[in-house]
Amino acid sequence: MVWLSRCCFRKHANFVDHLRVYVKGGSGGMGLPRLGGQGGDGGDVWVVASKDLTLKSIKDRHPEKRFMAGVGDNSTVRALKGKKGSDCEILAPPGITVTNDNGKVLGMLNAVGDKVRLARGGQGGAFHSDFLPSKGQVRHVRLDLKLIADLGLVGFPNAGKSTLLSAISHAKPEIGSYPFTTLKPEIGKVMYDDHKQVSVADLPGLIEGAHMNRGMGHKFLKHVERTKQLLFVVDVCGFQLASNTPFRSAFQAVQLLTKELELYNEELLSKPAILVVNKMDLPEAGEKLDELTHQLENQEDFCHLLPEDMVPSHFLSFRHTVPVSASTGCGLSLLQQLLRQSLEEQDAEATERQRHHKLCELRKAVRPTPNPVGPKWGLSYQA
Ligand SMILES: Nc1nc2c(ncn2[C@@H]2O[C@H](COP(=O)(O)OP(=O)(O)OP(=O)(O)O)[C@@H](O)[C@H]2O)c(=O)[nH]1
Ligand SMILES: [Mg+2]
Repeated sequence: MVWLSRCCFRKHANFVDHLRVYVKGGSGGMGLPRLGGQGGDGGDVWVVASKDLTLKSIKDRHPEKRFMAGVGDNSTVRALKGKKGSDCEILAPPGITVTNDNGKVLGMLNAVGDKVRLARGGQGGAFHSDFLPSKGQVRHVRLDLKLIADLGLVGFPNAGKSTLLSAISHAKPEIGSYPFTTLKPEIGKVMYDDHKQVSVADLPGLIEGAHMNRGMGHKFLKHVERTKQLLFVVDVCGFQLASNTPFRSAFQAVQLLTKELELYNEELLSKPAILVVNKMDLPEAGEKLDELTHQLENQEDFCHLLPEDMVPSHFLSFRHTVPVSASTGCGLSLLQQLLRQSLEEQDAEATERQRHHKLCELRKAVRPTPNPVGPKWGLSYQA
């Protein structure tokens, strides 16, 4: 057991999903009062989204986590306008949200090439500043990585999320018969015959109380914030974390997971969700599935099966409920098909919403303005 936890710690420590860094813009260069020369502005510090990078690689390369841009050149007789200081660029993976120490979001990196300024360089000395330069901005900022995937796996430990991901994609996450096998998020790509790809993020299992920081779920819940849809996975025969914790049926698992998401961030539940009922190869799975289906069709009637404070405010209605066995592969091709279909439907809905929105804007723009009724202010003023 000691070996296990040490081993877990080592692997966990390998994954970095946030970094607090010190950034300093370059100072401006001196102006030249005698000839009215203007000093160069200091360089800026930027974070730029690039391919194949991790926050860990930044941490390893810059253990001191300090980034400073170059100072602007002074104005000289030969170059009255001083050169701008060199910018400093921190290359980071896409999916980064930048916040300051007060939690204010300064920007996001959604795609390769996106950039956010972390610290502005000082202005070069010029006439208006008595030819004295200003210093660059200095602050600490936090780079928070939230995985960008089409679907995020949500489930209790041992539900078979990693087994499922390894069966439908090329990802090779660790699988184990003990809870908390997965310690860091991992993305797998589901490939289709026409080369279309759907990305699925495997996340560490949630436990009850995850929203209050119990287990590791909370730390990783942020990763589902950026996925387009949720992929719930439950063990058809239910789950028990330990001998001193209650047994939870598949229905209870669905509701408790819903409640954990709701308590963490209610907005997560506005995402389309698909339910995977796993381990259909187990004996009694058929009966359990029938029971679950009946309970999901009449969710309100089965609230009493949950602790009072864990009844979700709104019951989730899943776009699809798909029984599978990640171990034997049964049901997986249908699941793959439905994942794609569901994402395509969501895209189509978004396009339709956009089209409708544009149409409304256009209608507003071309609508003739009604003839003013009542006093004509301009005329009466003249009169
Ligand atoms: N019988 C059966 N066992 C399964 C199936 N899928 C997964 N398992 C087993 O369930 C156990 C847990 O599987 P994992 O894929 O590691 O579960 P997980 O949800 O990723 O667990 P965590 O990473 O701890 O959250 C392993 O022993 C798997 O072999 C299935 O379809 N049928
Ligand atoms: Mg796992």
